[in-house]
Amino acid sequence: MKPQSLCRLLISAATIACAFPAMAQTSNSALEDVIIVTGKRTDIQTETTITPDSAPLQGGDVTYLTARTPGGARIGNGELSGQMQYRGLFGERLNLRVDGQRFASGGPNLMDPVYHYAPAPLVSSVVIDRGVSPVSKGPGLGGGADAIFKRIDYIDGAETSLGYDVMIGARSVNESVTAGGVIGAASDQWRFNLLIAYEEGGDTEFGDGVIGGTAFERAVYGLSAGVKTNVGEFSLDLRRQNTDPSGNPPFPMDIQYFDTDFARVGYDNDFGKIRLNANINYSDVAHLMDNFSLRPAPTPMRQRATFADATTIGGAVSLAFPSFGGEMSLGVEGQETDHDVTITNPNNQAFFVTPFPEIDMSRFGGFGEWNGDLGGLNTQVGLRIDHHDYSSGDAELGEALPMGPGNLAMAFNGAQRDGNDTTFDGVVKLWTDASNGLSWRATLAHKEQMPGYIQRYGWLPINASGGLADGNIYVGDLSLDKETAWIAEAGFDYASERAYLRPTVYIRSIDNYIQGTPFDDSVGVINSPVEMIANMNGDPTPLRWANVDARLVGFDFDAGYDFEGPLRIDGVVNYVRGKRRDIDDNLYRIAPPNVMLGLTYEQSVWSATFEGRAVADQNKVSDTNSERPTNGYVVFSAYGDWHIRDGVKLSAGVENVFDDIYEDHLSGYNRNGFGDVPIGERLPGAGRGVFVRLSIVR
Ligand SMILES: [Cu+2]
Repeated sequence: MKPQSLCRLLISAATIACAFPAMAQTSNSALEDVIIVTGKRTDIQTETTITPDSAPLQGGDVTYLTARTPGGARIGNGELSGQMQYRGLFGERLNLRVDGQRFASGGPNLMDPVYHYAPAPLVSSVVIDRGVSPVSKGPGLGGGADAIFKRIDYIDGAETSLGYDVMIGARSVNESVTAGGVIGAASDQWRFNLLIAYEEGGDTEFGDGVIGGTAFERAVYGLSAGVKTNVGEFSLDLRRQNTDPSGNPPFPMDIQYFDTDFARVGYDNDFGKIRLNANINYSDVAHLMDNFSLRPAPTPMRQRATFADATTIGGAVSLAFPSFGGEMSLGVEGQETDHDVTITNPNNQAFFVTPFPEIDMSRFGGFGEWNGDLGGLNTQVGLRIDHHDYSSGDAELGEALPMGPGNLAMAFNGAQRDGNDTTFDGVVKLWTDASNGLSWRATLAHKEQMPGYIQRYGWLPINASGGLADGNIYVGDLSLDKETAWIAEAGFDYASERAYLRPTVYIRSIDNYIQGTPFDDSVGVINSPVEMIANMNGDPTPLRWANVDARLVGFDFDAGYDFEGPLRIDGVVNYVRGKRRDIDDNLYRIAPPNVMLGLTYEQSVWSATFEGRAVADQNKVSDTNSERPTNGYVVFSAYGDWHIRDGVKLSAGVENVFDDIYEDHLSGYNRNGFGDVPIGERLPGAGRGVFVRLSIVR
C-alpha cells in the first residue's frame, strides 16, 4: 500500500482529537507504533500542519500514554515510577530508550524506571517497536520503545530561525502542574536548543478521599546541539534531572531524590553510499529513599535511608550501506554499568549494610541486520551476539547489625561472584506491501536476557525486587541462567478511506524465565538464616529468584471507523495470558483483558471525545507471588481540543467523569499509612478531575 494513504487516514483520525494515539505516522508502520505526545509539525501531510496531542493529560509519566496502545499497559508504582508493560513483559526485559540512549536505572526497586527520565513536556513522540525490537536497537527480551525528545532541528534554507515547542498543563485531581519544552535556534548548518521541564503535584484524590504518598516533584534541564562540518555531523546532548520527594505507596520506601546526569556525543557521516553512526554516552544516577519522610515514621530503630547509585558508560559504532538490493547495517556496541546500594539508619551510625555492593556488569556485542525485499516480501533479518561479564564487590555491614546478616555476608563474600555468558538474538520480520489497504506481517524471534543484578546478587533478604511491589522479601541466586525467549507473531494492517484495523496474535515462550519461587521445600517453617532474617523483616515465606519456564499468549488490535459526517469511533483491545509452564501457576502482574473505546465529534478547529475504558476481572493471578485478583470496572472520560491558531492548541477534559472507585490491577498494594486507602489494599485509580493543557509550537 502507499504508506501515504494509511498515514493520511490515521493522521486525519489523529487530528480529530486523538482519542487514540496508536496512529502509525511513519512509512515504517509495519514495524513501529508511534505515539505523538504533543503538537509537532509533520512532513507527511501538507494540508494539516500540526499533529495534535494524542491523549488526555493523565500526568507527566509517558507510561500513561504507552498504556493506550495495542499491547500496552502501565505498572503503577508511583506517579513518577510507572513502568511500561508491553504484551505481558515489563521492567528490564523491555529494550527501553530515552532519546535513543540506553542506561541503567538507579533504584533497586525501579523507582526510576527508564521513563522516569522522559517527562511528557519534553517528549515529542514515543516510538514503540511493534512486537519485538530490531537487533540493531540493542538486546532485550521482547519489544522496546524510545521516547524521543523535542528538538529544534536543522532547517532548509540559508537563514537562521528561532523555534520552540512548549506546553503547560494542570490537573485538579492532584492539583498538579506540568510545564516545559524546548526553545532554540537552527540553520541548515547548526542547531541548538535548551530544554526544561518542571512538574509538581499533591496527593491524588479518589472517590473515598486521598491516596497518601502520591505527591511528586521533578525538574529537568539541559541542552541539545548539533553542527554539520566538512568531516561530518557532530551532536551533543546534556541533561540533568532532579527528582525531589515523590511517593511510592506500593514500596516500603519513597523517593527522597534522584539526581541524574545524562551526556551523549554523536557523530554521523556519509562516505559515498556508506553511512556511519557513532556515539558515546554516559549516565549517572544518585538516589536516596527512606521510610519516614513521606509516610508515618516507624520507631527510630526501624527507620531506614537507602542510598543507591548507578553509572552507565556506553558506546556504539554502526555502518549502513546498500547490499543485496536492500540495506545492510553492521554495528558494534559496548556498555558498562555499575550499581552500589547502601542501607542506613540515620539514627544509628553503626547501622549500615550493602545489599548490592559495587556490582559491575558489562556487555560487548555486535549485530548485522538487513532490510530489503526478499521474493516480494519486505524483510528484516537480524543477528546479534553480546558477551556479558559480571562481578560484585564485598558485602559490608556495620556492627549494629545482628549476627544473622553478618553470616550471610561472609558466605556471600566467600562465594564465586563473577562470571560471564553470551547471549544470541535473531529476528526475522516479514510484511507484504499493502494491496487494497491490506498488509500482512509476521515475526519470528529468538531473544535472550541476562539475569538482573537484583536477581543474581541479592544476598540479604530484603524487599528489593526490581519493582514488583508484591510485598515479598527476595534473595538472589549467583548461579542463575540467562532467559531465552522464542517469539512468534502474526497480524495484518488494514486501512481504507473510512476504517482501519490492525490486529496481532502472538506467543512468547520463555525458558529459564526468572521469577521468585519458594525459598526452600519447607515453606513456612523457619529453618534457615535467610528465613529467620526475612521473618524479622515481616515475611516468614521469602522468595528466591529462580529459572522457571513461562509462556505469554495474547492478541491485541486497534481499530477505527470514520462515519459520514463529523463522528468517528476508535478503539484498542488487549488480551494477554501469562502462565508458568513448569507448574500450574500464572505469571505475576499481567494486565487484565481490556477495551478502550472513544467516540469523537470532529469539526475543523475543534473536537470532542467521549471515551470509555472497560477492564475485565483478573483472576489469573500468581499464587507464587501471593497476587490477589481484582474486579473489572468501567471508567469514562470526556475531553476536547481547540486549535486556536496555527501552532497553538488548547485541550481540556474531565477524567473519570462518574468518580468511580476502582482497583487498577497493575498498581500495587498500599503501604503508606497516610491518606484514606487502608494499608494492604490495592491502590485505586484516580478520581474525577479536570485538566487543561496549552501547547505552543513554532
Ligand atoms: Cu528507591
